[in-house]
Amino acid sequence: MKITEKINKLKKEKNAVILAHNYQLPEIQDIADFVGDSLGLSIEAARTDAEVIVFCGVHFMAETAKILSPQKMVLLPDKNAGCPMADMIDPEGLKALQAKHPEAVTMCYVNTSAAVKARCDYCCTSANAVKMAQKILLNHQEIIFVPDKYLSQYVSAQLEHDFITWNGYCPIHAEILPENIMREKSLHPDAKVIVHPECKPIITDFADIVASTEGMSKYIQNATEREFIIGTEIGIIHRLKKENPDKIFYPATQTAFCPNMKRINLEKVLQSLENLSYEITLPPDIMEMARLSIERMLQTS
Ligand code: CIZ
Ligand code: SF4
Repeated sequence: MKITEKINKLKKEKNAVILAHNYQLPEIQDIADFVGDSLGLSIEAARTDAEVIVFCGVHFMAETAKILSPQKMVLLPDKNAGCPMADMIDPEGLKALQAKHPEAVTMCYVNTSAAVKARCDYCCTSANAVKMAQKILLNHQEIIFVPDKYLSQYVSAQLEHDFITWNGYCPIHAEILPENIMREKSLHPDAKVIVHPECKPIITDFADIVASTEGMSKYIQNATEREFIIGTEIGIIHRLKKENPDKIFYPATQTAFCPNMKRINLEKVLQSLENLSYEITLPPDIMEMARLSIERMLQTS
Protein backbone atom coordinates (compact mmCIF):
# COMPACT_ATOMS: atom_id res chain seq x y z
CA MET A 1 0.00 0.00 0.00
CA LYS A 2 1.26 3.50 -0.82
CA ILE A 3 2.06 5.76 2.10
CA THR A 4 -0.73 8.18 1.20
CA GLU A 5 -3.23 5.28 1.20
CA LYS A 6 -1.97 4.16 4.61
CA ILE A 7 -2.38 7.70 5.94
CA ASN A 8 -5.91 8.00 4.57
CA LYS A 9 -6.92 4.62 5.99
CA LEU A 10 -5.56 5.42 9.46
CA LYS A 11 -7.11 8.86 9.34
CA LYS A 12 -10.56 7.27 8.98
CA GLU A 13 -9.91 4.64 11.65
CA LYS A 14 -8.80 7.25 14.18
CA ASN A 15 -11.40 9.87 13.18
CA ALA A 16 -8.60 12.32 12.46
CA VAL A 17 -8.27 15.41 10.32
CA ILE A 18 -5.03 16.70 8.79
CA LEU A 19 -4.48 20.45 8.83
CA ALA A 20 -1.52 21.89 6.93
CA HIS A 21 -0.02 25.35 6.88
CA ASN A 22 0.57 27.17 3.59
CA TYR A 23 4.35 26.74 4.08
CA GLN A 24 4.27 22.93 4.32
CA LEU A 25 5.85 20.61 1.72
CA PRO A 26 3.72 20.05 -1.42
CA GLU A 27 3.01 16.40 -0.55
CA ILE A 28 1.75 17.42 2.88
CA GLN A 29 -0.51 20.12 1.44
CA ASP A 30 -1.84 17.54 -1.04
CA ILE A 31 -2.81 15.03 1.65
CA ALA A 32 -4.31 17.61 4.02
CA ASP A 33 -8.05 18.08 4.56
CA PHE A 34 -7.48 21.79 4.89
CA VAL A 35 -4.57 24.07 3.92
CA GLY A 36 -4.39 27.60 5.26
CA ASP A 37 -2.75 30.23 7.44
CA SER A 38 -2.74 30.10 11.21
CA LEU A 39 -6.03 32.01 11.39
CA GLY A 40 -7.81 29.69 8.95
CA LEU A 41 -6.31 26.61 10.57
CA SER A 42 -7.42 27.79 14.03
CA ILE A 43 -10.98 28.29 12.78
CA GLU A 44 -10.92 24.85 11.18
CA ALA A 45 -9.52 23.27 14.37
CA ALA A 46 -12.34 24.79 16.41
CA ARG A 47 -14.99 23.68 13.92
CA THR A 48 -14.00 20.11 13.07
CA ASP A 49 -15.92 17.09 14.42
CA ALA A 50 -12.80 14.93 14.26
CA GLU A 51 -11.44 13.63 17.54
CA VAL A 52 -7.80 13.91 16.48
CA ILE A 53 -6.11 16.84 14.73
CA VAL A 54 -2.80 16.13 13.00
CA PHE A 55 -1.36 19.61 12.81
CA CYS A 56 1.25 20.02 10.06
CA GLY A 57 2.83 23.33 10.95
CA VAL A 58 4.94 24.60 13.84
CA HIS A 59 4.51 24.27 17.59
CA PHE A 60 2.73 27.56 18.39
CA MET A 61 0.09 26.79 15.75
CA ALA A 62 -0.64 23.37 17.24
CA GLU A 63 -0.87 24.98 20.68
CA THR A 64 -3.41 27.47 19.32
CA ALA A 65 -5.48 24.60 17.91
CA LYS A 66 -5.34 22.85 21.29
CA ILE A 67 -6.51 25.97 23.13
CA LEU A 68 -9.49 26.28 20.80
CA SER A 69 -10.30 22.57 20.97
CA PRO A 70 -9.23 21.42 24.42
CA GLN A 71 -11.32 18.24 24.22
CA LYS A 72 -9.62 17.11 21.00
CA MET A 73 -6.27 15.40 20.70
CA VAL A 74 -3.85 17.68 18.82
CA LEU A 75 -0.75 16.05 17.36
CA LEU A 76 2.38 17.70 15.96
CA PRO A 77 4.12 15.07 13.77
CA ASP A 78 7.60 16.46 14.58
CA LYS A 79 8.04 17.65 18.13
CA ASN A 80 10.99 19.87 17.16
CA ALA A 81 9.06 21.90 14.60
CA GLY A 82 9.29 25.28 16.32
CA CYS A 83 9.35 28.90 15.22
CA PRO A 84 12.53 30.89 15.93
CA MET A 85 10.52 34.12 16.00
CA ALA A 86 8.14 32.73 18.64
CA ASP A 87 11.19 31.67 20.67
CA MET A 88 12.53 35.23 20.73
CA ILE A 89 10.13 36.21 23.53
CA ASP A 90 9.23 34.50 26.79
CA PRO A 91 6.63 35.37 29.46
CA GLU A 92 9.25 36.84 31.82
CA GLY A 93 10.58 39.18 29.16
CA LEU A 94 7.09 40.32 28.28
CA LYS A 95 6.23 40.79 31.95
CA ALA A 96 9.23 43.09 32.38
CA LEU A 97 8.18 45.16 29.35
CA GLN A 98 4.61 45.39 30.64
CA ALA A 99 5.89 46.57 34.03
CA LYS A 100 7.53 49.53 32.27
CA HIS A 101 4.24 50.46 30.56
CA PRO A 102 1.47 49.84 33.10
CA GLU A 103 -1.13 51.73 31.04
CA ALA A 104 -0.56 49.79 27.84
CA VAL A 105 -2.61 46.91 26.48
CA THR A 106 -0.71 44.05 24.89
CA MET A 107 -1.27 42.59 21.46
CA CYS A 108 0.81 39.63 20.40
CA TYR A 109 1.36 38.15 17.01
CA VAL A 110 0.02 34.59 16.78
CA ASN A 111 3.68 33.51 16.42
CA THR A 112 4.13 33.28 20.20
CA SER A 113 3.98 30.47 22.75
CA ALA A 114 0.76 29.83 24.69
CA ALA A 115 2.56 31.05 27.82
CA VAL A 116 3.21 34.42 26.15
CA LYS A 117 -0.35 34.60 24.80
CA ALA A 118 -1.58 34.02 28.35
CA ARG A 119 -0.03 37.40 29.28
CA CYS A 120 -1.66 39.24 26.34
CA ASP A 121 -4.98 41.00 25.88
CA TYR A 122 -5.22 40.46 22.13
CA CYS A 123 -3.71 38.13 19.59
CA CYS A 124 -3.48 38.88 15.86
CA THR A 125 -2.25 37.25 12.69
CA SER A 126 -0.65 38.91 9.70
CA ALA A 127 -4.08 38.76 8.02
CA ASN A 128 -5.82 40.92 10.63
CA ALA A 129 -3.06 42.84 12.45
CA VAL A 130 -3.99 46.24 10.97
CA LYS A 131 -7.71 45.74 11.70
CA MET A 132 -7.07 44.50 15.24
CA ALA A 133 -4.78 47.43 16.08
CA GLN A 134 -7.26 49.87 14.58
CA LYS A 135 -10.03 48.50 16.80
CA ILE A 136 -7.88 48.58 19.94
CA LEU A 137 -6.86 52.17 19.23
CA LEU A 138 -10.50 53.24 19.52
CA ASN A 139 -10.22 52.69 23.28
CA HIS A 140 -6.52 52.67 24.09
CA GLN A 141 -3.56 54.91 23.33
CA GLU A 142 -0.66 52.68 24.23
CA ILE A 143 -0.20 49.26 22.65
CA ILE A 144 2.63 46.84 23.29
CA PHE A 145 2.95 44.81 20.07
CA VAL A 146 5.23 41.75 20.27
CA PRO A 147 7.37 40.01 19.08
CA ASP A 148 7.76 40.90 15.37
CA LYS A 149 9.38 44.32 14.97
CA TYR A 150 8.89 44.33 11.19
CA LEU A 151 5.19 43.45 11.32
CA SER A 152 4.72 46.08 14.00
CA GLN A 153 6.59 48.69 11.88
CA TYR A 154 4.37 47.82 8.93
CA VAL A 155 1.15 48.17 10.96
CA SER A 156 2.52 51.32 12.55
CA ALA A 157 3.09 52.89 9.11
CA GLN A 158 -0.45 51.96 8.00
CA LEU A 159 -2.10 53.48 11.06
CA GLU A 160 0.40 56.29 11.73
CA HIS A 161 0.65 55.19 15.33
CA ASP A 162 3.77 54.07 17.20
CA PHE A 163 3.74 50.85 19.19
CA ILE A 164 5.91 49.65 22.04
CA THR A 165 7.76 46.83 20.34
CA TRP A 166 10.07 43.88 20.86
CA ASN A 167 13.20 43.02 18.93
CA GLY A 168 11.82 39.84 17.34
CA TYR A 169 11.70 38.94 13.67
CA CYS A 170 11.40 36.00 11.30
CA PRO A 171 14.90 34.97 10.20
CA ILE A 172 13.50 33.66 6.92
CA HIS A 173 11.56 36.76 5.86
CA ALA A 174 14.32 39.08 7.12
CA GLU A 175 16.66 37.43 4.60
CA ILE A 176 14.58 38.53 1.63
CA LEU A 177 16.75 41.37 0.34
CA PRO A 178 16.16 44.31 -2.02
CA GLU A 179 18.66 42.85 -4.49
CA ASN A 180 16.60 39.64 -4.67
CA ILE A 181 13.50 41.57 -5.60
CA MET A 182 15.41 43.83 -8.02
CA ARG A 183 16.90 40.85 -9.78
CA GLU A 184 13.51 39.17 -10.30
CA LYS A 185 11.97 42.48 -11.32
CA SER A 186 14.67 43.01 -13.97
CA LEU A 187 14.05 39.49 -15.33
CA HIS A 188 10.25 39.84 -15.19
CA PRO A 189 9.41 43.53 -15.48
CA ASP A 190 5.65 42.92 -15.79
CA ALA A 191 5.41 40.84 -12.62
CA LYS A 192 3.65 42.29 -9.57
CA VAL A 193 5.72 42.23 -6.40
CA ILE A 194 3.70 40.78 -3.52
CA VAL A 195 5.38 40.39 -0.13
CA HIS A 196 4.62 39.40 3.45
CA PRO A 197 4.54 41.99 6.27
CA GLU A 198 7.18 39.95 8.15
CA CYS A 199 9.67 41.29 5.57
CA LYS A 200 11.84 44.30 6.37
CA PRO A 201 10.32 47.76 5.72
CA ILE A 202 12.69 48.31 2.79
CA ILE A 203 10.93 45.36 1.11
CA THR A 204 7.35 46.18 2.12
CA ASP A 205 7.86 49.83 1.06
CA PHE A 206 8.94 48.75 -2.41
CA ALA A 207 6.29 46.05 -2.99
CA ASP A 208 3.12 46.51 -5.03
CA ILE A 209 1.12 44.52 -2.48
CA VAL A 210 1.76 43.56 1.15
CA ALA A 211 -0.33 40.63 2.31
CA SER A 212 -0.52 37.60 4.56
CA THR A 213 -0.44 34.23 2.82
CA GLU A 214 -4.25 34.11 2.69
CA GLY A 215 -4.26 37.69 1.46
CA MET A 216 -1.86 36.70 -1.32
CA SER A 217 -4.03 33.76 -2.32
CA LYS A 218 -7.17 35.91 -2.46
CA TYR A 219 -5.50 38.79 -4.28
CA ILE A 220 -3.94 36.57 -6.95
CA GLN A 221 -7.13 34.62 -7.62
CA ASN A 222 -8.93 37.87 -8.39
CA ALA A 223 -6.05 39.58 -10.21
CA THR A 224 -5.96 40.31 -13.91
CA GLU A 225 -2.13 40.26 -13.89
CA ARG A 226 -0.46 36.98 -14.84
CA GLU A 227 2.99 37.10 -13.23
CA PHE A 228 3.96 37.52 -9.59
CA ILE A 229 7.19 37.83 -7.61
CA ILE A 230 6.48 36.20 -4.27
CA GLY A 231 8.21 37.56 -1.17
CA THR A 232 7.41 34.99 1.47
CA GLU A 233 8.29 31.40 2.40
CA ILE A 234 8.38 29.44 -0.86
CA GLY A 235 5.97 26.71 0.34
CA ILE A 236 3.03 28.96 -0.58
CA ILE A 237 3.91 28.72 -4.28
CA HIS A 238 2.58 25.16 -4.47
CA ARG A 239 -0.85 26.34 -3.35
CA LEU A 240 -0.76 29.43 -5.59
CA LYS A 241 0.05 27.28 -8.64
CA LYS A 242 -2.76 24.85 -7.85
CA GLU A 243 -5.25 27.69 -7.47
CA ASN A 244 -4.01 29.58 -10.53
CA PRO A 245 -2.74 27.15 -13.19
CA ASP A 246 -2.63 29.94 -15.79
CA LYS A 247 -0.47 32.31 -13.70
CA ILE A 248 3.31 32.35 -13.18
CA PHE A 249 5.13 32.69 -9.88
CA TYR A 250 8.74 33.67 -9.22
CA PRO A 251 10.08 33.30 -5.68
CA ALA A 252 11.91 36.48 -4.60
CA THR A 253 14.61 34.07 -3.48
CA GLN A 254 14.81 30.28 -3.22
CA THR A 255 16.47 30.76 0.17
CA ALA A 256 13.15 31.86 1.73
CA PHE A 257 12.79 28.34 3.03
CA CYS A 258 11.75 27.67 6.63
CA PRO A 259 13.50 24.48 7.82
CA ASN A 260 11.07 24.13 10.71
CA MET A 261 8.04 24.11 8.41
CA LYS A 262 9.74 21.44 6.29
CA ARG A 263 10.46 19.05 9.18
CA ILE A 264 7.15 17.32 8.61
CA ASN A 265 7.01 14.72 5.84
CA LEU A 266 4.64 11.88 4.90
CA GLU A 267 6.53 9.32 7.02
CA LYS A 268 6.15 11.51 10.10
CA VAL A 269 2.44 12.07 9.43
CA LEU A 270 1.98 8.30 9.20
CA GLN A 271 3.92 7.73 12.43
CA SER A 272 1.94 10.48 14.11
CA LEU A 273 -1.32 8.70 13.27
CA GLU A 274 0.05 5.27 14.21
CA ASN A 275 1.46 6.32 17.58
CA LEU A 276 -0.78 9.32 18.31
CA SER A 277 2.36 11.42 18.66
CA TYR A 278 3.37 14.05 19.62
CA GLU A 279 0.45 15.14 21.69
CA ILE A 280 0.22 18.82 22.60
CA THR A 281 -0.61 19.36 26.26
CA LEU A 282 -0.82 22.65 28.12
CA PRO A 283 -1.46 23.64 31.73
CA PRO A 284 -5.19 24.44 32.17
CA ASP A 285 -4.53 27.93 33.56
CA ILE A 286 -2.35 28.87 30.57
CA MET A 287 -5.03 27.58 28.17
CA GLU A 288 -7.72 29.54 29.98
CA MET A 289 -5.72 32.77 30.00
CA ALA A 290 -4.55 32.46 26.37
CA ARG A 291 -8.03 31.62 25.05
CA LEU A 292 -9.44 35.12 25.47
CA SER A 293 -6.83 36.79 23.27
CA ILE A 294 -7.18 34.04 20.65
CA GLU A 295 -10.97 34.35 20.61
CA ARG A 296 -10.56 38.08 20.01
CA MET A 297 -8.32 37.19 17.06
CA LEU A 298 -11.03 34.96 15.58
CA GLN A 299 -13.63 37.70 15.91
CA THR A 300 -11.55 39.98 13.68
CA SER A 301 -11.08 37.81 10.64
O1 CIZ B 1 -0.38 33.51 10.02
C1 CIZ B 1 0.31 32.67 9.44
O2 CIZ B 1 -0.07 31.56 9.17
C2 CIZ B 1 1.68 33.02 9.03
C3 CIZ B 1 2.76 32.63 9.92
C4 CIZ B 1 1.90 33.64 7.90
C5 CIZ B 1 0.82 34.00 7.00
O3 CIZ B 1 0.81 35.12 6.50
O4 CIZ B 1 -0.05 33.18 6.75
FE1 SF4 C 1 8.56 31.17 12.14
FE2 SF4 C 1 9.44 32.49 9.99
FE3 SF4 C 1 9.31 29.81 9.92
FE4 SF4 C 1 7.04 31.29 9.92
S1 SF4 C 1 8.62 31.23 8.32
S2 SF4 C 1 7.48 29.46 11.20
S3 SF4 C 1 7.67 33.03 11.24
S4 SF4 C 1 10.62 31.08 11.27
